[in-house]
Amino acid sequence: MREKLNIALLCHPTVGGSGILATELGHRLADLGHNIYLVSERPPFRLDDSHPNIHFCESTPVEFPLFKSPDHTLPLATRIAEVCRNHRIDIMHAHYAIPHTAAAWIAKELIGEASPPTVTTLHGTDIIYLGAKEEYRPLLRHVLNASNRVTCVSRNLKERTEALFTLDREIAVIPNFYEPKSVSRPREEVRESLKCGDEPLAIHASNLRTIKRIDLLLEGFKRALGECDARLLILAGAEAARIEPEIQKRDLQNKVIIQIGVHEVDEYYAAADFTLFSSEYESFCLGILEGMRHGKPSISFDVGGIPEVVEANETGILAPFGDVDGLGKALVSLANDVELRERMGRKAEQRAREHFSAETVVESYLDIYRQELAKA
Ligand code: GMT
Repeated sequence: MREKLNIALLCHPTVGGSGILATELGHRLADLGHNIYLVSERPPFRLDDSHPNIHFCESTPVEFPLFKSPDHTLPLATRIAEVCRNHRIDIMHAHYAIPHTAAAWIAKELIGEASPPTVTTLHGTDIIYLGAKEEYRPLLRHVLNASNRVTCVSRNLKERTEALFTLDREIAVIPNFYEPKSVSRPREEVRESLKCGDEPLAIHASNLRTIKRIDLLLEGFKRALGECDARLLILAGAEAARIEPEIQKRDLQNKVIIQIGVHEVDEYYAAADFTLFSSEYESFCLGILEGMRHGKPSISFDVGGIPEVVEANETGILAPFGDVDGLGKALVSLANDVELRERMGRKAEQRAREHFSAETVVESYLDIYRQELAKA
């Protein structure tokens, strides 16, 4: 077995936790000397392709008058097979099962016996939402069983996956990691640019999809404002137009700051005071972890894998799902008590370092790669 591996990473380029995680994993593996071939429609938004060991391999969806929309999966499968052959790929690692595990499975058929093993990491909505659909379930069961290894980012997602599929193999739980980047602008400068003065600043970063329940987030925030001063900063993945009516409906225009397409999130986490999430499901919630690494406690609903990330009342506050009053009260308590949020923030940072560090997580993935290669 070669010491330095050639690894094909397959992920979505769009703003979302699975793409961020795959990209960060690629950076870390590249730093360790492995060669990363990242196959996607376009470079994922946080990819540093100036790294000598990172090679971006574009897969181009095909448009054709007979197709109602461009075909992404089959050209992706063809491209994966080509990358595997041309670069002597040792391992394929699919992040987010649809379409990546299916495309890797087709690529395997194309390559034949010389095909490298496949590892699939499930991230959440690929199982909870898409996997539950009858349009995908039989195919997903098949390709997951054909994947040499399957990992999940939390115990909760593993349980949800096992409840939906009978898999032939054990699913490993490998949590997400996050390593903060050094920030180029000091906290005061960022806050000045946001014009938020000394007010406590809550931060929410996501793609604002329906599952994020921004309606509940804004409602909880609105209820808190009667008892505290605070601002809410929303780092919106691509577009925020969808949530603007919700902001206006609650007359929160002067209290909510929206920043779109931010790639360097760290300076915003560093400038904020706590994170705020209101999703109806999160397999993990990478945004909470990003905040924790910057010493920020979190407020969220007690759903999915979030209680595996947050230690309740120690590193963050959890409210039952839908309890907007609870969300608001948590906000008031952190906004009005600097000492409390600093104490929780220190514990959050320590927990993130101890349980969700790049070092441990990357080593867990490498272990899996090596185990599969030893079998070959
Ligand atoms: O929910 C998102 O923002 C996107 C989604 C994805 O797959 O890109 O995120 C999922 O994967 C992240 C990384 O593992 C997790 O931190 C998120 O909790 C998970 N989202 C859901 O489960 C809804």
